[in-house]
Formats: sequence, structure tokens, C-alpha cells
Amino acid sequence: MKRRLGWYIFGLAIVILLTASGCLAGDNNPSNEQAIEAEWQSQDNAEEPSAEVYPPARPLVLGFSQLGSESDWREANTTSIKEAAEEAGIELLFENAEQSQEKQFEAIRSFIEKRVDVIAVAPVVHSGWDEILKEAKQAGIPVIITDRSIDIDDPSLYVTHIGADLYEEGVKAGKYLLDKMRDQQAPIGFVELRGTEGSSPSIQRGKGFQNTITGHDEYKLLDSEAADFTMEKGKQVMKGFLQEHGSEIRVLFAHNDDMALGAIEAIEEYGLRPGKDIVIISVDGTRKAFEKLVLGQINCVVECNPLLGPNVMQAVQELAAGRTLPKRIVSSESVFTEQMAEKEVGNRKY
Ligand code: GZL
Repeated sequence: MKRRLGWYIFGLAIVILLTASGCLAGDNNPSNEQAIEAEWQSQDNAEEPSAEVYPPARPLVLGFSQLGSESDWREANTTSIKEAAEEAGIELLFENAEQSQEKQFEAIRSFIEKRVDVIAVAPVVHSGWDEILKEAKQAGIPVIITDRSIDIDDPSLYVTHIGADLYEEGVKAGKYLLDKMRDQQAPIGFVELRGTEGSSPSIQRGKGFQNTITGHDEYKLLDSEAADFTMEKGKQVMKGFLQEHGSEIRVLFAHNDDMALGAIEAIEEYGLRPGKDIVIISVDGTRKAFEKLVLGQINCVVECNPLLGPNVMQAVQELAAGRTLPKRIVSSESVFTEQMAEKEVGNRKY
């Protein structure tokens, strides 16, 4: 009996030993390694982001680089973008570059890093965008140019440009002037308050205006200077023009309303009557400019629509849905004179 118990214990020990050694050997077992590898791989696969389906099942993200806050037009533009994004359920990353192209580059790079769905840029100046837009293209992020235009070698670097026809605005201003002054005696001395140096509205409004009055030799350009689209600078530069040319100035073409409003103050302080002694033509169509139109202190306002938010958001959604956009989306705009001002002033939304 004792002997049988001995064999039993010995057998049990062998079984335990074999089982234990089997387990240890299993750690180095190639088939086990493969199983572990396969498990890691399946975990990897589970964590890997699946290729995005458009439209994604999450809010679209738009990175918007605004150029600054120099004018009432710009404030209205910013509000329009923010409100339209909210209404469309688009997550908006908004950066204000305060007139610096360099800051716009930084904003665009940060949007690329954050992997936004679409980038929109209101470019402060006309040129110098090639490299940064190449970066966005390499990252596969579509870029919308909004408001001001850009001068670029490869137009495939942006998908669409949404904004006004800035050259045409200058043409409209010129045509109004020719009509308004058709019975006036030569010479007609005029001054020009230009916008931000190198910006497309300044370049194109200036060209459109100049090309329209070219050939009308009664017009004599007395002075033209950049006043950055601000009321303060408009006043300061107009003051200088008046000191230099006095009552020789019969016409002012201001590239935007804010500069015209500043110039009105300078003209009054100089002792002349804005809109009477000096004909004033301006661009934008802000409520404040309309109030001056009603008073006859501005004679003509060429409209430039800042309410681009809904168009931009629609473009973002179309892109997300994989649709192709027209390369150029132009906002429709009017010209307003003193006679129309009274009726229109209450309708102004900016
Ligand atoms: C126009 C826009 C101009 C406005 C200004 O497209 O870029 O910039 O005319 C604004 O009032 O500051």
C-alpha cells in the first residue's frame, strides 16, 4: 500500500513538472509569439483612424484668417463670418492678423497643424502667398480666398475666391464722377485717399477709377496717398492735402468710407463744405457713410458687400460634400447717390 502511494506521488510530481515546463516553454513558443503579434496588430488596427467619409459625422472645422479690424466694413465682415458659421454648425477657428501678412502665415500654419477641414483667408496684401498656399495644398487642405484677391502664379493653390469685383468698383466711381462733373469747367483738381499699400482693393479701385477718367484731360490728379483704410489716417492725410493744395481740390476719391469720414472732419476744420466745395466719392456703403449721403456731405457711395459669411459657409459645405466650386464667386453690388440715400439708409445692415 505504502509502495503504491509512493508511485502515485512520483507520477503526480512528473505531471506537475511537465505541465510547468510546458508553460515555461510556451513563452518562447513561436506560435505564441505570432498570436501576440496578431493581437497587437488588431489593437493597432482598432486605433488607426479610418479614412474620413465626407461629410464627416462631426462638425466641419474652418480656420479663418481675418486681416484686421481697420474699418466698419471689416467689423461687419467679421460678424458675418462668425454668425454664419454658428448658423451652419461649422466650428470656426478665427485669427485676426492685425494687418500683418506674417501673422496670417502663422495662422494658416496653425490651422494646418490642427488639421482643419477648410482654410479661408482674407488676404491683407495682393502678393506673396505662393509658399504658404503650397503648404496648405501639400497638407491636402482646401483654401478659400475671401474678400481681397491675390496675385499668384499657380491658381490651383486655392479653390475659389469669394468677394466683390474691386476693379469694377473703381470704374463705377469714375463713371459717377464723369457724369456729375460733365458741365464743370476745367481744370478739375482731384485727390485720392488710397487704402493699405499693396492691398488689392487699393490697387484695383485705383486702376478702375484711373482707367475710366483717362482721356478726360480736364481732370488733374493733385495728390494720392495711402491712408490704410482708417478714419484717423484719412483725416490726417486729407489735412495734409488741404494744406498743400487748398481750394484747388474739387474732388476726393476715397477708397473706403472710413477714410472719407475722416476726410470730412478735415475739410470742415479747414473751413470748406464737404460734398459742396469738394465732391466726395467713397466705397463700401456703411450706415455712417449713408448718413453723410443723406446730409449731402458725401455725394456717391459705391457699394462693397462685407456680408460674405453665408457664401463662405456654403462653400465650406460644398467642398465637404466633394463638389467643385466656381473659381470666382462675385457679390452683386450697387451705387448710391445723395438722391437715393434717404430711402436706403434704414435698410443698411452694416
Ligand atoms: C474690400 C475690403 C476693404 C473695404 C475696407 O473688399 O477689403 O477693406 O473697402 C476694408 O473698408 O477695410
